Amino acid sequence: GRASSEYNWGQYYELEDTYAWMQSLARQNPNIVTLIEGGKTYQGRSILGLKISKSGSEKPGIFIEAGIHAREWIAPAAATFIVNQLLTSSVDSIKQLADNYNWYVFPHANPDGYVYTHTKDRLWRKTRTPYGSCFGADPNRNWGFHWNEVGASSSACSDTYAGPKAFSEIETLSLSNYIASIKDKIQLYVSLHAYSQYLLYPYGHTKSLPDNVKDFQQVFNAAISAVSQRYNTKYTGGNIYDAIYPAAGASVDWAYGTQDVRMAFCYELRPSSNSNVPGFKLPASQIIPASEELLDSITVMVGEVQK
Ligand code: ING
Ligand code: ZN
Repeated sequence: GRASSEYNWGQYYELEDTYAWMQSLARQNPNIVTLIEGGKTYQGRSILGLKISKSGSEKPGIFIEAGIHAREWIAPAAATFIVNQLLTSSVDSIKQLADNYNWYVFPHANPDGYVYTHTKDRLWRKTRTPYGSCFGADPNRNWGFHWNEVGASSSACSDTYAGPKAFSEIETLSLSNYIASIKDKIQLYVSLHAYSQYLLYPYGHTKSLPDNVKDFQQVFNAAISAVSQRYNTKYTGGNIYDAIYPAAGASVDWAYGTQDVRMAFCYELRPSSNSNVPGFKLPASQIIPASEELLDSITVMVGEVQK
């Protein structure tokens, strides 16, 4: 592993390097940063997260989940970029984000899969639980809300295998238990994926729209506009079912549908679907711009959700 002091956003990291960096952040900022074990994996790894809290426990919480799909490497990289900005930025709007909210950030919701993308198969998506002669369930089809009703597969070899039952995967089961334990503190849930430059909101299991769809649309419009300000990067999207495809059992639907978070969004980060670069292999030189525009967007999103 590399020294945590050299950690930067010009490259993608292995799980152990990011975990070492997170541990050193907690050691170096004991009054602000807490290391959390949000869950466990099939192979026995920890799902580590950071709580960033600048004194005062009664602030609204923002939950960021990244890396639930192993091959979408920009997602964990963007999550750690945001952590670093919250802790080090001298920009007023970012300092305010750090001062006025409690942040819960889990860069690697699927550590076994992520390790596998470094060691065996760069394009692996799922967990690594053995199911017959195949491996893994899709951890974004495995959550216990309208599980496996649509847009998921019942065959273990499929990339969108829902698993044998809701929360069959220890990753989604244990992380969901952690989220449930702090749900009263969470106002906004953000899930980071790649790719296609979409911003998505519930639901995935039905065409029906959330009760507060007007609020979702307002926040969506502001967030889409903000993401394009810096580099003119165009995002589109809407409700999951219509904007991309029907998909039940996703984390954002569960968070919004069962945990009383006011809003839940999923960003599908760079590149766009008609880019020349292979979608899951976004060049490391784009980590910083992709993350900067994401933080621009989340900054506006957080302000809008407040209203
Ligand atoms: N896309 C997401 C997927 O899980 C999605 C799209 C987001 C579905 C949120 C449901 C909820 O299929 C990728 N690229 O993973
Ligand atoms: Zn994904």
